[in-house]
Amino acid sequence: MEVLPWVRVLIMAACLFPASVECMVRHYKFDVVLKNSTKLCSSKPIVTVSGRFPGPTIYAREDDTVLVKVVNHVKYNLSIHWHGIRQLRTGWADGPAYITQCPIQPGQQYIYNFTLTGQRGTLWWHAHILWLRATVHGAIVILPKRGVPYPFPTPHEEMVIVLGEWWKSDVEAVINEALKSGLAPNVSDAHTINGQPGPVSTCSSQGGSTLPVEAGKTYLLRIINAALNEELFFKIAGHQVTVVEDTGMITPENHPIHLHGFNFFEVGRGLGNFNPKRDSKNFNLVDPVERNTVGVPSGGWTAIRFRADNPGVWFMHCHLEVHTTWGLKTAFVVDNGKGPNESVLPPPNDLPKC
Ligand SMILES: [Cu+2]
Repeated sequence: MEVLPWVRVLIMAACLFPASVECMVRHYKFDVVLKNSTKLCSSKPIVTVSGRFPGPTIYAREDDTVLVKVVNHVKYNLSIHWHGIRQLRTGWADGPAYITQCPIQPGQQYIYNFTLTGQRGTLWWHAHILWLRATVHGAIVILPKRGVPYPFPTPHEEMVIVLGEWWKSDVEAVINEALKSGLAPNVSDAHTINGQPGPVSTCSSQGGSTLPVEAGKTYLLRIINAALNEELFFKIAGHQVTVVEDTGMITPENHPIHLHGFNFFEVGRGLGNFNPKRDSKNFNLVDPVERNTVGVPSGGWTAIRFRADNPGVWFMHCHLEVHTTWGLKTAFVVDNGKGPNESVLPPPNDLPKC
């Protein structure tokens, strides 16, 4: 349907004056700093956003614009990826280092500027260079537009649960040693829930992570697997959990392959080599699940389908960081289209230089 010109003017006015509800602009500042942290009876400095592990949650509504000023106060080069955000024409804000941007160098800053067009739910952000995402990560909560309810009964309360991995040693040292020796890197010393490895009887000052709840009430859990090299499984003893949204469900022994810039449909999977004649006949083109990350069986294949409607360079890689380091990565180059909104926007002035 063609939108009448005066209606278009009204919509634009709504965006220019955020008080009139639609299209808010949300500003965040991420100061990336070192922070001393003690877990499992041992201390080390970690790279964090604002000294927090996990980092701060970004809250926004569908169609909002988000501006995050990232200031790099640490000695490492840095970039941040907004995992699952489609970045329509704004590849400059996608974040993978040396793919869509040069990293933010020590002492430098960069403003990530993107719009959450048609997106809702729980996504997350993380560093996308070296192994810094081990401690540089946090949640993105995108609420429905104001006045629009969830497509399920309203929960009593919402909670963000970030699962992570913890090494007693410096994570950059862990991967550097592994690359030197050619062996697999050391596995983590603990898993964390909201930054806590759980009580260790021999270590003082170590609690677990606690979520206070009332019996009989319903809670919406926004669960993020921020672990570097492992697929994690989540259950709550003695309780029923209903999945209401899932952007990257993985099953054991898989490579979780993540695609930037698009959501895609998983239309098929199988073991052995993919056979186009035999296997494409069985594709589910009726009701495939939509995701940004998909499990590819070990020794098998997964077929995905997406509409290449977002020009840019879009990284695709295994989300187990050690596999990315070893080279399980590639990129799609999607050319500009012919229409007025089908080209990559010009790069922002503060885009970091190499
Ligand atoms: Cu990535």
